[in-house]
Amino acid sequence: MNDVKRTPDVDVVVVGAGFAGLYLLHRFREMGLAALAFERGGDVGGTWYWNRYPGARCDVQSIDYSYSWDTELDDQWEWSERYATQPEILRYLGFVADKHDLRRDVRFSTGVDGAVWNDDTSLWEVRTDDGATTTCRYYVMATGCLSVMKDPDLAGVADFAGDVYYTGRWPHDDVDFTGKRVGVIGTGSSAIQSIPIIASQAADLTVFQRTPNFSLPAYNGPVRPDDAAQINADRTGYREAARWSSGGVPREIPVDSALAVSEDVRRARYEGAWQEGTIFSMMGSFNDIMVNAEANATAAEFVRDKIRAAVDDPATAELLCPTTYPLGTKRLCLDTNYYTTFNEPHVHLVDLHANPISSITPTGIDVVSDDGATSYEFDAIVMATGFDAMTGAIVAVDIEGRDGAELRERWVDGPRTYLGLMSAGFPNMFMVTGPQSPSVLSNMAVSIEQHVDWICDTIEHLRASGHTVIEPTSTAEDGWVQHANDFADITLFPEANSWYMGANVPGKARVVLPYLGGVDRYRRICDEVVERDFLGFEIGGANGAEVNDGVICRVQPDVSIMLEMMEEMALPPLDSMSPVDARAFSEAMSAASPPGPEVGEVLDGTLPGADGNDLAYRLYRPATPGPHPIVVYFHGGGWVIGNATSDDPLCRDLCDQSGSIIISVDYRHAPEARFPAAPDDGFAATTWVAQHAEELGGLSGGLAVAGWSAGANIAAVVAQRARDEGGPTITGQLLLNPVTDGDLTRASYVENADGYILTRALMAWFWDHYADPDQRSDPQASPLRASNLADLPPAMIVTSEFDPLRDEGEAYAQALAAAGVDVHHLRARGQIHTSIPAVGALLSGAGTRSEMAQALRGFSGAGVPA
Ligand code: N01
Repeated sequence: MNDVKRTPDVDVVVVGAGFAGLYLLHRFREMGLAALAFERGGDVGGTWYWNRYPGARCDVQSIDYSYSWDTELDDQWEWSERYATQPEILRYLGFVADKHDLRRDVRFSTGVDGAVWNDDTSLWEVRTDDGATTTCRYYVMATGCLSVMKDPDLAGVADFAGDVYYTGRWPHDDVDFTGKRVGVIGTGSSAIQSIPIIASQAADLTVFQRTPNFSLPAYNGPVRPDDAAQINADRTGYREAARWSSGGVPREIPVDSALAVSEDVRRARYEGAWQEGTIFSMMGSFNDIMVNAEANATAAEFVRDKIRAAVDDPATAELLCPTTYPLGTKRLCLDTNYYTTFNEPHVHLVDLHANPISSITPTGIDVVSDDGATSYEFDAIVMATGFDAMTGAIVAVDIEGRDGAELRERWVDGPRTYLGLMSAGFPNMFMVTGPQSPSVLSNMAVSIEQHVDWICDTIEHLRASGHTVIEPTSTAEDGWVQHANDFADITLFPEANSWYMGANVPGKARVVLPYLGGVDRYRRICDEVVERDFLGFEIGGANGAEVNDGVICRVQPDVSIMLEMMEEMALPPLDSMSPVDARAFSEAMSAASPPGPEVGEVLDGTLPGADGNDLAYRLYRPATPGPHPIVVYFHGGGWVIGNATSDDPLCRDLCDQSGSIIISVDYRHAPEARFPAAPDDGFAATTWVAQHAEELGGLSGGLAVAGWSAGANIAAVVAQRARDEGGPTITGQLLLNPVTDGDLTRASYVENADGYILTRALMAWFWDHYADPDQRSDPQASPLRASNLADLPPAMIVTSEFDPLRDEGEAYAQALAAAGVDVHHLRARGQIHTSIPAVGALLSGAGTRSEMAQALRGFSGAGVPA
């Protein structure tokens, strides 16, 4: 091993000399590092070097889609249009390369074929297509998100006698379609930009459309004076605002739902978004366009109406209207005269769903039609068929990490990254705007700069601390992949067969590729990782390595967002109030929550409590024909707060999903009525409901009990008393985050003492109002303390990860199971005490709520719905 060369040829190899590669070279040079970029193209520019098709432009305004790291550029370069053309952007990048003399660090027309990590030397060995190998300490893939073309996967392309053009590899010489018959395959951004221009030249143009796209008018022209004024008033402030915006462009974020305003207000907002001419405007017109299908549908229909208004022939207009996926879940396009081009007599649209392409022939394109086949003859065919996005350029290189691990293999079920920046098992390898970072869902210029800065600052940190190797842990990576998927799951993005999902490439894993949490949140997370001593990384060198293992985002994304909003509101803690004020405050908060789903019927009534008092109840009846199984439900609120209607959305949801009558019964509250008033009322109410089951429209012969928090405590006690006191027959118990024990010292109380709404202090406040210390070990206060837990009805127990009550719920589930009770324990990952009941507000709890409803079906013997 002595002859192993431990000094690298260069400090850093960069792959690619586009927006990212150029800034990397600049930063590394400033840091005094020797960096070398390999670029397959003949010059700088990356995507702007290759995509020279007619009409190619950026779709983020050029004043935003430009570098901020060289502040002089704002004075030295003036954009001629809002959305600069490809040649102008390429000139800009060339200008920057010249200004900073960056080309001398680029080896052009050289592709990287392979990169192998050598564990002995802690260096990467990078193999290029000229046969050379270059060693480096750090290896950075600045390969862009849309740089490897997707195979159009069409038979016969090689047989076509005319010219075939690919938008992503357009010739450098001018292509003139004048007088030609042209076919364009595809209707994504590239096609939508090029079709109007090709149509203006061609004698005849046929567009082959598989899936129509939503496109908004770009209203291109000179930079709008307002936009210029905004940036020029405070350039530094503007750029900083972009860095901390959700999409990388400063803009106001709406706080209202599309469904909370009148039709007129909604249409006016959409019209404003339409006139704005940006890709962010329509998706950001309300706060729920990308998360609520109903809200999204209103925006989608607005755009479809615009298409219908623009296109003369109604049949063509309908074909151009997307209907199979929510707006924005396939990349929105910005166009100039796209839809009206179809009003030209020499422009035709072929619907590939009705008439799929059978083959490319020597003379044109054959499609399957009612009478067998239709042949279209062309002089030229344009393939605007897209890219193997986000991962294509990374897995195109044979990357071999630690212990011979192949990146391509590791990613076969979808990319695995930490922060979209690195991958476990591939030390010192960085990706700029890699999968699971905001990348393509943001202004790329901003996201590229953030990544380059993070990578360079990290390398600087390694050098300053005498380290040479950094690698994410697999725990951190698993956590990040989970977090990215959790974010995707609360949006509509998974509903489209888009390149965001990898769905455009046959055989590619179907996962959401970009990170959906936004640029601002993402930047905060990356900064936090560094502040927490590079959480989730192993950092080392010749003198060994230190691991700072952990997961950066563990709370469900929508729950995190809610907690952040509540922190901003600086609400007073409940335990600082009197019980009366706490009740009023909780009621006001509940009133502002979204309602639950519609149910067949809602009835309010009263029933007798334990000492003859009247207890209010609210009955939720399913819309299906009865009689229905009955569930007696006890609300949460620490025995102090709440009433029969305070868990209304959850009761509606359980009723709707389980097909059961839910009867939410009130009970007397502390401190006015202390222990054991609440369980006494709970038992009395359950007995009364069982006796009146048929009158209430329910099935007789048994009912289930359910509850949340203190209500689940009452439900558990009722189940025990029913066993001990000869009925009523309880068929099952659904306990959501139950209080089962008065002991406040378990680990979950320590871990989640603060910050997750139900604090340790608040729980202590509840107990103090509810029961004397010597009463708390009574099984009717702490059902976990019961001497006998056998022969209780089947239970579903839900515990939430970030809940002080988690461990006592866990203990009850274990104790019941040990006593032979049929227990289904669901540990709700990333949830807090209050998040699962938040129907309509927090989507991440939806799966748990469905399982709860399924458990209720199981208790009644109704089984799982078909
Ligand atoms: O590619 P696409 P693109 N037979 O994948 C169709 C960025 N960009 O190059 O949807 C028939 O969007 C395919 O049909 P379907 C931007 O982010 C930016 O246009 O899979 N059709 C689709 O219609 C953009 O989103 C700008 O059913 C086939 C089309 O080809 C991304 O690049 C400009 C087919 C491909 O559309 C990609 O855009 C241009 C087949 N075998 C691009 N295979 C800016 O403005 C595919 N299709 C900055």
